Amino acid sequence: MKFDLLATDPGSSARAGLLHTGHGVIETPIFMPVGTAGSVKAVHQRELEQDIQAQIILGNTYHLYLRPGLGVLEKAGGLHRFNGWSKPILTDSGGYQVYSLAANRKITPEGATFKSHIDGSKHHFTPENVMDIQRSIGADIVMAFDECTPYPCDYAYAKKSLDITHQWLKRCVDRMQSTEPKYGYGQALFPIVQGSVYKDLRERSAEFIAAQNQPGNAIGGLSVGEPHEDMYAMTSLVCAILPASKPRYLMGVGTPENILECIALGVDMFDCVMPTRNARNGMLFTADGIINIKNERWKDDLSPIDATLGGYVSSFYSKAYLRHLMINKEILGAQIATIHNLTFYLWLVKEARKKIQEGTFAAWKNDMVKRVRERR
Ligand code: PRF
Repeated sequence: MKFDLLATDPGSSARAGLLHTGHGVIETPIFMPVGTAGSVKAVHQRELEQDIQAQIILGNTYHLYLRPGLGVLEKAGGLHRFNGWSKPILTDSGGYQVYSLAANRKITPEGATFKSHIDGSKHHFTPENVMDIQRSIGADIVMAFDECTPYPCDYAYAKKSLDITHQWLKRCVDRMQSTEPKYGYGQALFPIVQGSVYKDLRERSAEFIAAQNQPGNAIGGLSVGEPHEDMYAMTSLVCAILPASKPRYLMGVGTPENILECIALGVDMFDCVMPTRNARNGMLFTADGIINIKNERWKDDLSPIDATLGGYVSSFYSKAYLRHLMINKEILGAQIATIHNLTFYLWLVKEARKKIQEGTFAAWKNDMVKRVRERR
């Protein structure tokens, strides 16, 4: 996997780049829609590609392993063939889902034992089998198996957990090196920095992760309830240590404001369930702020959802019609709201990229942050 750094903003640490994968090139900074079980909820693949212009989507090892299971995925020839998405896919390792979803989970230096949220059956994840599962899924980008520490988290626990995450990482690297891709294209491992909100742990982790010399690096354990200042401080600290020549992925972040601020700190890749999950409850992100489309206020507002973006769905449908659909719990409401929110997120990172290439990102970002966080 090759990463071309094309431009760095003079007024911040923002970067524009190209990430080459076996399923095409990704323009960074990029937002990756979340498709936990191999589907971005309420959006089909042609809409993802043509309307939203997504360049890469996420899947989850934990969910895909439990259902449909590796037998089906291998028989299909990998997740791309199974779900019909021919652009890049990144899979999260399950290191997050095991802790947030699975019941009776138990972490030992060997791995994690957990009970399925589907049927209560017992399973065991290790760095080795999590790499093997991601080989079977056929993700272009494979995430290391880590422990995402909760917030708050005392120093002693964060330190002990970090040591385990680092030991696990060495085993992930070894396993990836001693196994081959199953479907004829390369798979890149991204290690994950942890360390909670402790400066010395984060520094140590970023140095350890950088030393593994993998094709890209990720920052985990943030956006788990800590104050925004801590998230920004940790991201800034870690970005300064991770190599500039490789993409940096901030996991599970965030609001449009968070994304703009973290692009300014040097992050290249983001994912978050917010645009998809919140769409289904009527929360819309627009270039002029955040709105609850179910609000009475939009009852007879026949203006487009957001004409700024230039996307079909956001320009074609009115706020009043979308409100009507959401109030009536029509399935189409969830579809339109989701496509709109994802179109907005992809528009936002594309605009950011243009500004970085023009060298005007910093000033634009400060204005844009004020606009997108407005609640109307
Ligand atoms: N680790 C993994 N996945 C994640 C996270 C993490 O720390 C986060 C934290 N926001 C989201 N998704 N493996």
